[in-house]
Amino acid sequence: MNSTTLIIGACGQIGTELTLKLRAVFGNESIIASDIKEGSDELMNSGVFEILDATNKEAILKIIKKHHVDKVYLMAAMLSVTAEKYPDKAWDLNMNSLFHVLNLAKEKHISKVFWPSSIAVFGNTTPRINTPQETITEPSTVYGISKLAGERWCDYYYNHFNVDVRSIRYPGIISWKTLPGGGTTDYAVDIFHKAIETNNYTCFLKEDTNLPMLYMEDAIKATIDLMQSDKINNYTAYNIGGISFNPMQIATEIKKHIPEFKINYHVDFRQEIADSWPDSIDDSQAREDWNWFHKYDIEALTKDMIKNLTPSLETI
Ligand code: AKB
Repeated sequence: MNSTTLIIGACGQIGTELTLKLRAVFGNESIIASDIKEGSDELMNSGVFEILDATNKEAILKIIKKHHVDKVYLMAAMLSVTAEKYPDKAWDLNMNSLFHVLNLAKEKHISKVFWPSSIAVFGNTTPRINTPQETITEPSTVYGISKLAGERWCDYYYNHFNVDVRSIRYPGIISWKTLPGGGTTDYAVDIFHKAIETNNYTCFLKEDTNLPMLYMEDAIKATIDLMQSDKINNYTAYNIGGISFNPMQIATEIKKHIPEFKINYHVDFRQEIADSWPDSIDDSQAREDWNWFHKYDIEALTKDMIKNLTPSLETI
């Protein structure tokens, strides 16, 4: 039987689109989706799905053996806002799932791993503009601490056990198929839904809060390209940038399509998280090593989001 790829956390914002894209490229039968709960109809109907708790190593191994899995994308994670509310659970999910998958690779049950890191590894002491690949990483959030520890473990498993684990520091990801949940950058998805549904959005970040962002199509391309590349020089996590914008700038773009749209601001605790993260990212190492480039700028992603989220426009 041919080897297969397992996606753990396949029903989340990135997991859903990653699974669908991998199925389109490599064939439905070779991509096994798994999550703690079922996902969208499109995901459930396009291939094999297994209920899987990412913190249960034996359950992961059982599925690896059952489906002759060779590669694992570990997408299950608790994001920045939820992790502040449940630090123990966040540490348990974000760290133990990674340990299990790294150990399964060390024990040669699988040969390649993808694990997502985040711009949350950076903190208040990191240079904010064009944040370098290698720089000060002193995260102040529970999520950021878990991602930084994860990066160090990936590096350790690569150096000590030759585990081929690859990673990207995702910025905020904007998409229309599946909602994000529990992140600080979620505003940049929510704003589109509210603009279309009610012409109004109350933002929990200040109008001039710049954050690095990426459109989903670019994020998926980066993930698959990194896993396919044979020119990797970094087994910790690559910076990838793309675009950066603030709530006022995205609102201005949305207004070009929905002139009645209004944004107002009610800043809460999430501002402190956003303030600890970079404004923009230097991703030159990813560009040099595996030819990373992004396609979508703020105008293109706004147009695509509105087209896909507005039912009446779908038929035009
Ligand atoms: C979050 O906001 O927590 C995530 C992230 C930047 O990793 N989207």
